[in-house]
Amino acid sequence: MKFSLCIPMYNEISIIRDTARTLSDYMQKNFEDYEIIFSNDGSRDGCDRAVEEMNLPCVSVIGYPDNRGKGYAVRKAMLAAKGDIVMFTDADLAYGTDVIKRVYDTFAQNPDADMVIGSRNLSKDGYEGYTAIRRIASKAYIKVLCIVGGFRLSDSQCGCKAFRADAVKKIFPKCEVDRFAFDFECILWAVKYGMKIVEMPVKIINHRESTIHMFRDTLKMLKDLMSMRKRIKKAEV
Ligand SMILES: Nc1nc2c(ncn2[C@@H]2O[C@H](COP(=O)(O)OP(=O)(O)OP(=O)(O)O)[C@@H](O)[C@H]2O)c(=O)[nH]1
Ligand SMILES: [Mg+2]
Repeated sequence: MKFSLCIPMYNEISIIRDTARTLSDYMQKNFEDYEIIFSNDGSRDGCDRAVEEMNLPCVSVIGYPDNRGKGYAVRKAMLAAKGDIVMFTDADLAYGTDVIKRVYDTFAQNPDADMVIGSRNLSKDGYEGYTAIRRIASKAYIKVLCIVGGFRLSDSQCGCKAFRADAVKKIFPKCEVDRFAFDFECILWAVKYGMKIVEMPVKIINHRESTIHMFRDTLKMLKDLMSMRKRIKKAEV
């Protein structure tokens, strides 16, 4: 069973060597057959070259010249991956490395699962280290997404998600959202295909300053979410 790990990166030079080394060591120790794909989202700081120059086994770097958004970078990597299980997580390893093995184990325990997704709402300490306002904002946003999307999940927005190869092949060629809400889009497709999604508790262990502006353009965001739902509802499967 091959495991593919996809890491989107945008101007991550300050951390990317540590991340690549940590992941390479972790994967060698825990998996017999794996690959790590760094997907460079038009970075200007040379973080792609930095990873390439390390020449780590089973590590590759893909990418393109312009910044297109995390959703686009993740999609590129998911479609290039050759694993039986394909996972993406953030370059700052916000959820730690343990989640990787836990994802694998969760698939093993749930043979009928198509997707395993991290959730910060399944354990008491999932939001540890968040300021109160960010915690409330994040939870409110997830509620809105569930209502608009018509699904019941405790956290659709976690940056740690994994798919079986078949699910990747069905979902990602259909995805069109490059920036915010690409998580939401891939869940809508999974629901449309009747896939089984299993949630797994995670907690952010590595906080860094947020680049997200939650309440900017809220109305536009809602409009976008609704039209996404409409598009996917109408689409043929
Ligand atoms: N911000 C940002 N990140 C990108 C982009 N493309 C790829 N990424 C990667 O996406 C991952 C998540 O980035 P973060 O900036 O931590 O965004 P986040 O985790 O959604 O939000 P925070 O709550 O601010 O941490 C990292 O691996 C980034 O390198 C992009 O265009 N912008
Ligand atoms: Mg982050």
